[in-house]
Amino acid sequence: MAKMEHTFIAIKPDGIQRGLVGDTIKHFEQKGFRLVAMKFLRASEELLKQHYIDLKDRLFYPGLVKYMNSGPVVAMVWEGPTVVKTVRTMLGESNPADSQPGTTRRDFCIQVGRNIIHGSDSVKSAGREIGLWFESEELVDYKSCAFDWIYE
Ligand code: DAT
Ligand code: MG
Repeated sequence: MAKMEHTFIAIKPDGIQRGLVGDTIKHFEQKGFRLVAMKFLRASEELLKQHYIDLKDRLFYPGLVKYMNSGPVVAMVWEGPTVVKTVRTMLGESNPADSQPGTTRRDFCIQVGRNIIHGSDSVKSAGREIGLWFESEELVDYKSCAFDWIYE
């Protein structure tokens, strides 16, 4: 059995406003990943600045924080083997125009600054981001009844 990983995924304010919550979550459910934690909130500027701290010197950083704070987001933790890398592949490139057909960002959005969804880019950043957005007791430990049909 492959080692399980966790990744942090957030549906951004444009994804909420455009009614894409169900479709994006469905993609991960159908893949077979396990939902570990989820909440609906309007994230504070402080949290968003920390979340995107690696980009603090980029010109688009203030606009990025403002956009992410402009409405509610759905913050989630998903689990699976190599879930971090697989989710990045499922989401597509940062810029929807560079993404392959079948990826979320290619199929559901147009511009890099309105790309509807976030996914951690490494196991290390997933750990950091999950720690920012969730308390450890908010991560729910349960066995999916589909587990033995997804894994051999
Ligand atoms: P990703 O979200 O694919 O990990 P990133 O971490 O490089 O991409 O950047 C975070 C977000 O910032 C990205 O989802 C959209 C926004 N962004 C990135 N590059 C941008 C740019 N050149 N102009 C505007 N927004 C940008
Ligand atoms: Mg990133």
